[in-house]
Amino acid sequence: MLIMKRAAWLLAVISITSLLIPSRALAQRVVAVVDVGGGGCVMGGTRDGKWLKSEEMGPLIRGGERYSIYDLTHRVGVKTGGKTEQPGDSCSDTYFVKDLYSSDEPVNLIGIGADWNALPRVPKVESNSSPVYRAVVSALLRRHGIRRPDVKLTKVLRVDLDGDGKEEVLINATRVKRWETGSITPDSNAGDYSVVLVRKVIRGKVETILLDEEYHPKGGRQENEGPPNEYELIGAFDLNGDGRMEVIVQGGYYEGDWKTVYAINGRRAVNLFGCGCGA
Ligand SMILES: [Ca+2]
Ligand SMILES: [Ca+2]
Repeated sequence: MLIMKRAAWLLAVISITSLLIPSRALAQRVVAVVDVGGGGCVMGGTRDGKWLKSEEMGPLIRGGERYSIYDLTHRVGVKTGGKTEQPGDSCSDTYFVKDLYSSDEPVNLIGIGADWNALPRVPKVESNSSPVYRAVVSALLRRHGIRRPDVKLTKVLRVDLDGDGKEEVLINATRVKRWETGSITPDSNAGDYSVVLVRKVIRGKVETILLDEEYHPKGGRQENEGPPNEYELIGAFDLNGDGRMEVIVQGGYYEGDWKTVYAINGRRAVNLFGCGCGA
């Protein structure tokens, strides 16, 4: 009888405990990363800290999630996102969160469905005329066949991405052919290029890590290679709350654009996820 009572008591304890401790499914923390400026495009995110690609993240968004909204250097606000929609056609695999984007806001806003500080170290915007960084890009362009490079730095950021106390330098340089509207044409001029790279000290030596790169030493319509792309460094944010900052780059060509998230692991840039669509 005593054993029976103890068993009943134990069962009661187990059932109460199971009520108090959420099941694994409930305990999972799903955090979306959204390109707010890109119309609310779901780039990807994390589940229990593990990276999820856009197509894995999209179906997990229910609507009503709270997003911290960031620009390059600030958390600019908090917004509640709606459900997702898939517009179809050229964007059939792409999810968009409703109610996050409004056309009167600046374009480069990133939404993170979490409240950790995604800017643990705030990037410093450096001068685009620094001779040191111009020399870095000039040498890179020469190595890719552009003999007399017309170096145009478009953004230089200094930030300690990995939190080891040493700052990395993120460099964006672009020269492309544009329409009068400013958008890129389907062909290129000789010597055009677009690059995003990270300069990082590894074991006392400065290394160059390329995130996106494109060189057109000859120019013309690149029938074999497709139309030229341009790349824009958007910023660096801690997208999974581990204290290390990932880097976001926007790519574009004459019929569309997309954003890509990179983790810098040692000497490598790892493409984690992204989203976008074009014709
Ligand atoms: Ca560092
Ligand atoms: Ca991180």
